[in-house]
Amino acid sequence: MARINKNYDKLAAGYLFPEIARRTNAFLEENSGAQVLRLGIGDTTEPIVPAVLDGLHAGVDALGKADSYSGYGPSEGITPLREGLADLYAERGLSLDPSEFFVSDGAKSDSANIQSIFSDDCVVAVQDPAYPVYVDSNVIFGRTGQATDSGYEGLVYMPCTEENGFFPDLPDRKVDLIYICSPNNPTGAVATKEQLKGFVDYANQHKAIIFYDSAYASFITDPSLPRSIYEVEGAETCAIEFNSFSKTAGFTGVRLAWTIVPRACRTEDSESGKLHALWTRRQNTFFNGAANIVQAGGVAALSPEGRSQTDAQVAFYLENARIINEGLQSLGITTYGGGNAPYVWLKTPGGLSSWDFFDKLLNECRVVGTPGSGFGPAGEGFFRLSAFGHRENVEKAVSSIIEKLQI
Ligand code: PL4
Repeated sequence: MARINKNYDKLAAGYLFPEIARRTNAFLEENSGAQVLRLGIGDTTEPIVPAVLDGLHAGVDALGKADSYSGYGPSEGITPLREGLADLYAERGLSLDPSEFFVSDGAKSDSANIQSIFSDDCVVAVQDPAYPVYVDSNVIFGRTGQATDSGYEGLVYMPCTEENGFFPDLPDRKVDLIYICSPNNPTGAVATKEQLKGFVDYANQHKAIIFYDSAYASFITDPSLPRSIYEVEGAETCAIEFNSFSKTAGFTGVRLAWTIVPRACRTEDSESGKLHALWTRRQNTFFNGAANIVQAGGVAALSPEGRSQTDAQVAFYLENARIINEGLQSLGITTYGGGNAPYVWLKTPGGLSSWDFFDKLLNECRVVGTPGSGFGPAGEGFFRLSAFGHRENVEKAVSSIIEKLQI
């Protein structure tokens, strides 16, 4: 008799982003003709830059000729792309071998799938608030108990608050797997080297593994802030890093990402190289590689022209974040993030709950954002606005908030 995975029944609510879409659509049905300005989901809006588009076209054209046609490729990714990624890290003085880079179709899937190479009874710690995938995928994998008002039983929540600058204190007990995201979704906070060093030392001491999601690393403009956890001494033995072309190159729909599993990275019960071998095995079994056309686009994104054009696009989104911050602050609203991240994290005025502020912003200003509580218990009373919009829409949204929000 087939049986379902009952862990799905533990999930406390629908996945956050479809829930926002559902509520927005319900609003539009009730208010026919209304137009909403979407600063909710962190989805890119600007067209792919010319150098990267050329790379994608070249990838397509190669498929049209017998001598350059390619079918299945290595599931870990094509060599030029892995080498290009290793070169990117080498620029920051990091010595990672191309074979330690695993190309994939998304940091989302990798940050969930990575769990399959670790024991079921590992204790998981997450920043609170956090990108919902970390928690929900651990629920589905069976690493938590039931949902309660303060989160899932068995999961260690590491609160990120105004008091600690939205970077958590070290876990107060022994944990095995630790999710850290920097620049952070949703708070926009960026971890310093010193802050990461604390976690790296903890992980090496307790033989824990850090899953470091740096999907927004290209938004870091402050040169003193680390773009990779491997900039911290000791990280290679305890950290697995995820990154993505989604937000840097406008590939949210195209799909291309990478995960770094250094050979030196190890657990208490395994030698160096074992985690690398297990992830290779996992990917070889479950994944047939990212699309060859898309990987050609990725190689182009790493070229000097690609880099300079995508950097300009990242700067464009950061300017959106500045505009959002400036507008909200002119109303006296407390905001965080935005400087080195594409998200502005605001404290809801009047102590409103995150979802009440969602309704208020939608009803009064026709602006869609993301309730902080959707990212975890410590997100309650906060709200996230995404800077990934067309300039005109961002400006309209900010003007609407300034003119119509009743606070
Ligand atoms: C909506 C910290 C966005 N439907 O595109 P990927 O898979 O390479 O990367 C996804 C990702 C990975 N890590 C972090 C992220 O914030 C994201 C994307 N998050 C958001 O608004 O929070 C898009 C969400 C999408 C989803 O469910 O991921």
